[in-house]
Amino acid sequence: MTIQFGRRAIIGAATVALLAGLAVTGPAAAQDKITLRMSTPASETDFRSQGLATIFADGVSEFATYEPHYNDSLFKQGTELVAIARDNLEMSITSAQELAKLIPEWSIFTAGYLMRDAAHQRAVFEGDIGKEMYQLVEDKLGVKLLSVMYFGTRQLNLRGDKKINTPEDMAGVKLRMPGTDAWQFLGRALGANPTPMAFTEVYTGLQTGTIDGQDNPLPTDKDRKFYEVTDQIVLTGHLVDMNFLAFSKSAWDGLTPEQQQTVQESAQRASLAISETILDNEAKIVEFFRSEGLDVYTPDVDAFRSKAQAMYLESDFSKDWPEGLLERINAAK
Ligand code: KDO
Repeated sequence: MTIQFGRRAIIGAATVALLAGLAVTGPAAAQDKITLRMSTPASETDFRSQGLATIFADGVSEFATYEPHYNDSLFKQGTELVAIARDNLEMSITSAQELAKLIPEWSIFTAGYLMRDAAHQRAVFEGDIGKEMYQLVEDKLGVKLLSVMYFGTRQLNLRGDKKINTPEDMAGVKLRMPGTDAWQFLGRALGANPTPMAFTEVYTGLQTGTIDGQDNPLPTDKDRKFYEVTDQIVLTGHLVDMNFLAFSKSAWDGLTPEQQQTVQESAQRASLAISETILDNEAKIVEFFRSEGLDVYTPDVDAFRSKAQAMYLESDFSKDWPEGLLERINAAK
């Protein structure tokens, strides 16, 4: 099912809020609303941005104004969590890789070929594992994770026509990966020569040839028009990627229990709709890239999987993984 992220719901809610503001009756008065600033490197047309700007914003509109900032315009990619922890920001769409920078136990979720698919991801985070790992973030960082959303499965997207079948074929390929250790390691686990670069610079990097390729889920490749400046998509499916809606603990503590529940439910509803929309979109999108002239093909995924899994198990990251968690993740259904 695809949820259409229309703007009508927002306009309706805004009108109601305005009327409530005119009546100046208690917490619903416009001037009493809290502002929830959300910072992301994603564009305004990204499915996550759209889902939050409609479903989440509408859900909390009685007592909060959702204020999104796109394309890194408020905080730079990777600095948002610390900004939230320091009370300089209320919300972000964070990742396991950003969390792992601050909480090493989280690096388990950055491992290539760990999650099987979106349903496995949901089973992991909506059960006990999610509860424990979210609590760890709250205890260590003072940031609340409200919900998980499927961001799509990451695939390789490259310039040139050299066919890639195994990780060995990636030797010397200058692959842009986001700028944290966990991402750079994933690039090496794919056999590439990874290089860090901010998301907002990737299009130009590909266009000028500073980099030979990048990896992202296909809906993101389409949204950022990476197909205009690349020649092929290699369906490695190396990371079933996910994001989490991060929320300021002090903003949360300032809400009434009813408002907290509304925030939680709105985050959940938006994240579910976003996940379904992305899944739906991924299933149909390959034809689009082919029609744009890209070569889209499946390599020897087993070869990529075995190399990556072996490298992760031998890595320093795995020393920080909580005892038994890998087995619990694998068993989650
Ligand atoms: C990216 O920089 O490639 C990435 O896809 C990494 C994700 O974790 C996430 O931060 C995403 O960018 C941004 O939200 C932009 O879409």
